[in-house]
Amino acid sequence: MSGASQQQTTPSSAQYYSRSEMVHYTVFENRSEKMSEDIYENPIQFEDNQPYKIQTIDIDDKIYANQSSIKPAKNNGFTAQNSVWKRRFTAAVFLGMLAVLLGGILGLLLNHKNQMTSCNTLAKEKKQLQNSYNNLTNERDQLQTSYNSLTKEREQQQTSYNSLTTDREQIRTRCNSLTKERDQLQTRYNSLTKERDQLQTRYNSLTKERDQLQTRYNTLNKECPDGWLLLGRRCYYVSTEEKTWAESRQYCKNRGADLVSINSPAEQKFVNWMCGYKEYIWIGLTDSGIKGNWKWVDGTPLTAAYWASGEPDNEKDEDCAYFYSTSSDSGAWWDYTCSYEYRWICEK
Ligand SMILES: [Ca+2]
Ligand SMILES: [Ca+2]
Repeated sequence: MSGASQQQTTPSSAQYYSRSEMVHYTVFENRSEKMSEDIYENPIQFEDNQPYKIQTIDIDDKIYANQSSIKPAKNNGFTAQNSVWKRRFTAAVFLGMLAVLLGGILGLLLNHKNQMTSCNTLAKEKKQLQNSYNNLTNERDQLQTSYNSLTKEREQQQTSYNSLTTDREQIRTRCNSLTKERDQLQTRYNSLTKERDQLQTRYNSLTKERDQLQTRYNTLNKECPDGWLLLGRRCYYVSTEEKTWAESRQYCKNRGADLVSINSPAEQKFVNWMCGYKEYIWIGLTDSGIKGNWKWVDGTPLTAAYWASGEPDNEKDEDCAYFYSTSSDSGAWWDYTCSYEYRWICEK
């Protein structure tokens, strides 16, 4: 377009239009431009004589109208001939100029066509670009919508994550508290278990002690049968009749007892007291199993012996022992024939 403007502003240039065979041009007032003076010798007269106004002129009429005014000179042949050549030259120049103008017009038309084609191409490209722009705009809007949706979803996810994080922290705190409570309960359980074991041991000890006290109580409150005497935890019976050693023992066994065994000095003194001064009684000592191996019949060990001097001597196959009270507080043992009859003392 700028090229066309330049063409229009050239000196004495005219703006031409090719709508028909007619050529329209605009003549500017600047007559100082270098143009053929011959052309301007027959200037195109504008009806209103106003410059810078577009006039529509029939070129052909003007040209050929002027042609009729060209007349041969009447002065002389040379001058006339010179005038003819001058006019021909002027016409040729004019035709050349016209050809140049037509070429320019054709160039302008071609340029215009090219520009129109380019313009159409640009319009098409513009339309395509507009479509692409619209598509991109739509796509951008969709992406913006998706972005907004994703942003909202992300915020919701973030909120959910924060909530879950808070719940997790609370659960962790609760777990730690429960773990601490469990450890405390475990410690308390261990302490209680230890205390229980100590109490169980104490209970067992108290139970044993209670049983011992109960036995002691029963012993202390033991009541011996009538005619029997109590010494410590034992009951004693001293007979008034006399029997053999075996009969005497059987008497005791029939009453849940056996012939007395003397196991301590106190019992020796007690038996002496029960026997009576200068009296004899059978005691539960015999070596009927192995000669010389004296044993108590109730199974208690022979720890203290109060044999009379020289006894046991087994003088007459003597397997049984009797007690003889030598004084009010002392006595001694003798071995003697078991078939002899003495009083006896039972113990249970
Ligand atoms: Ca005894
Ligand atoms: Ca003897």
